[in-house]
Amino acid sequence: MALLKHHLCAALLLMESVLLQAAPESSCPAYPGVPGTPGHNASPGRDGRDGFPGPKGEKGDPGVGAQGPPGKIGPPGAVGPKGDNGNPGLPGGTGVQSALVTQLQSDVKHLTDRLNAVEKVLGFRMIRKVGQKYYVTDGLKGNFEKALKICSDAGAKIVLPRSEDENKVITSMQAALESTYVYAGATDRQKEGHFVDMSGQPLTFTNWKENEPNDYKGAEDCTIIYKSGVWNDINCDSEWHVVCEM
Ligand SMILES: [Ca+2]
Ligand SMILES: [Ca+2]
Repeated sequence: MALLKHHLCAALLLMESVLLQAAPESSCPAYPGVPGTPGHNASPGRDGRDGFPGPKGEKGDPGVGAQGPPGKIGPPGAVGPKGDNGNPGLPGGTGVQSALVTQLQSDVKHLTDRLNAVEKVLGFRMIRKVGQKYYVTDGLKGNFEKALKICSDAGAKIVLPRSEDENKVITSMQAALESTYVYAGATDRQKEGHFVDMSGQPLTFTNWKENEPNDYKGAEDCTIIYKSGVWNDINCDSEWHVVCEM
């Protein structure tokens, strides 16, 4: 019954609406109509409560964008702690460097000695080079002791040929000096008949004349070289040319 009443009311309202649209110029006052009855169970319900949070979504793709400019240099950090002491260095004077220094010192000494010798050689009037030695003379004469001193004062030794070649150089110097005899550094003062050099060493080369050394009258302990190159023992007091070697 109520439903039918509702339908009727709706139809009435519809008709009223049609009439009003068909006669808009009507001056008739509008019929307010009849307020409808609230529908049964038609009013909106109350808002429900918020639901529970859903599950976490998947991670999104990385964004796309140009890299920004570098930032400013940050302030200096605080001073760090002092470092440990370094390892001890290698001892000086070892290894290749030391060997090189030693070699250089040896070379320098050799060259210095050589230079000093050459300077002394150049002070003599006559010079002959024999291998690594120099035979030198100023053409002076003297007995054996003086001959030793002349050579010693010059930083040299009295000459003593050690080979045939060296002996020939002496004779060539004698020819230039017009010398008959030259003293050689060999004596038998220590032991008669046993000639040795000035260091007491046995002679490694001799060129004695036949029947020499004969120690004539028991007074011949020194040695001379004749201009022909042969040797003879003779007294040590006669004065003959002095040739030194260095
Ligand atoms: Ca003798
Ligand atoms: Ca003799």
